[in-house]
Amino acid sequence: MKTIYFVTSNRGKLKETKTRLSEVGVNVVQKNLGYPEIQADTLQDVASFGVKHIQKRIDGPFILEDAGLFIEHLNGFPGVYSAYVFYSIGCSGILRLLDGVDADNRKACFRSVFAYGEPNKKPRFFVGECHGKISTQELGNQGFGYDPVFVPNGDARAFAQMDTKEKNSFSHRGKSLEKLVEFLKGM
Ligand code: ITT
Repeated sequence: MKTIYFVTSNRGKLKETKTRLSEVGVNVVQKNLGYPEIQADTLQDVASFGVKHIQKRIDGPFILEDAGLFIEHLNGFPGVYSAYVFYSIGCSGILRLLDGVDADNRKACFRSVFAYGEPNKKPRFFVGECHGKISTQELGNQGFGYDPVFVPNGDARAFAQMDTKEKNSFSHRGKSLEKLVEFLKGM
C-alpha cells in the first residue's frame, strides 16, 4: 500500500481524503507541520507557496489542500480568507451577513485545490468546485466548517446533513480528489 503524507491541521478534510484514497489503496498519514498561508488572490497561489515551504521539510510524497467558500452576493467573500472568517464569525456570522437576502441571491461556490508534491519535483495541482446556495439556518451536525449552511445544487440537504461518502459525491473536495486519484493511478 502506498503512503502519502497529508499536510493539514483540519481533521474534516483528513477524514474525507482518507475515505476516498483508502478505496484505491493509498494510505493517508496526517502531518500537522503547518505552512504559511500567504495573502493571495487565488487558492492555487496559496497552495503553491505551501508546497515550496513543505518540499524542504519532508522526505516523501505529500499532498496539501487549500479550500474556500465564495459567496456571490458578497463578491466572493470569504474566499481565500475562509479559514480566518470561520474562526472569527462562524456559520452564524455568514447567516447574519445574508440576513434578508432572498433565495435567488444566496448562490455560493466551494472551491478546492489539492497540490501533490515530492522533494525536488514540480508540483501538480488538482481543482474542484461545487455550486450551491447558503441556507437560511444551520442544518445538520456532520462535516465541518461551513457545512451546516451550504446546500449543494442537486440536493435539498446541507453538507452537514450528509455522511462523508455522500458529501464527497457532491463536493469541491470530492471532485479535486477524483482528479488526484486518476493521477495517482497513473504513477
Ligand atoms: P489546513 O491546515 O489544511 O490549511 P484549514 O482549515 O486552515 O486547514 P483552509 O485554509 O483550506 O483549511 O481553509 C478553508 C476553510 O474553509 C476551512 O477552515 C473551513 O472553515 C472552510 N472549508 C473548507 N472546505 C470546507 C468544506 O468541505 N466544508 C465546510 N467548510 C469548508
